[in-house]
Amino acid sequence: MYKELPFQENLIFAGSDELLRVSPVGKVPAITTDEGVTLSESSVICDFIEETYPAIPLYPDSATERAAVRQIMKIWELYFELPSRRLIPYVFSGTNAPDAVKEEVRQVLTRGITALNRLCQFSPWIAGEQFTMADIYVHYVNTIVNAFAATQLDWDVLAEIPGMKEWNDKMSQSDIAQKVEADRLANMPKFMQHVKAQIQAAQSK
Ligand SMILES: N[C@@H](CCC(=O)N[C@@H](CS)C(=O)NCC(=O)O)C(=O)O
Repeated sequence: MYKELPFQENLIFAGSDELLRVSPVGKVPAITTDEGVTLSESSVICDFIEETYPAIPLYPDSATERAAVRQIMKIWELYFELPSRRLIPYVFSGTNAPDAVKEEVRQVLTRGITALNRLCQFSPWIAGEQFTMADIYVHYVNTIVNAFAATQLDWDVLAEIPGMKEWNDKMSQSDIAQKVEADRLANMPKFMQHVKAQIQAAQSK
């Protein structure tokens, strides 16, 4: 949307054969390119879109600065997104994660917080003066951190990074973020119905 590219969105839920046809691990997001090639993994898709449609760039020109942007994205993925996702089953099933799991997640997040306090610029964007893919990526991951880690651990994780909350609020106000959020909320009842059915199916096994 930021690059003003036309695309068709397909609503596909996890656990379906339809999704496995476009994503080898059966996860969203996944895309089918103009050439009919299927791709999954958010960061891979981000890079593909940038390389294929360089107009309205989302990475800096210099290789060093591009690497710095990717470093923020990678650390966010490994030290914020993945540990937060560990807690998803507990949030969706309305149970409390075991203490050992919570402790493991807390430790990984703590490393991420230390790293990001060193790397984030917020001047005004996360990697500096240029709005980059890291801004889009981190804003998306933050919804996962807030929805799962913050609730299960009773810990305002983003508050540990000065400037993060203000930047995140600013990101949420963009027209694109508002449209994405409106779509997400509109789909939520259907999504939760699907999640509940999956949990029930797993419990009856
Ligand atoms: N590393 C993947 C993570 C994708 C992911 O976990 N997607 C979730 C939804 S946000 C999913 O499809 N979950 C379904 C499942 O685990 O079966 C990426 O960056 O694209």
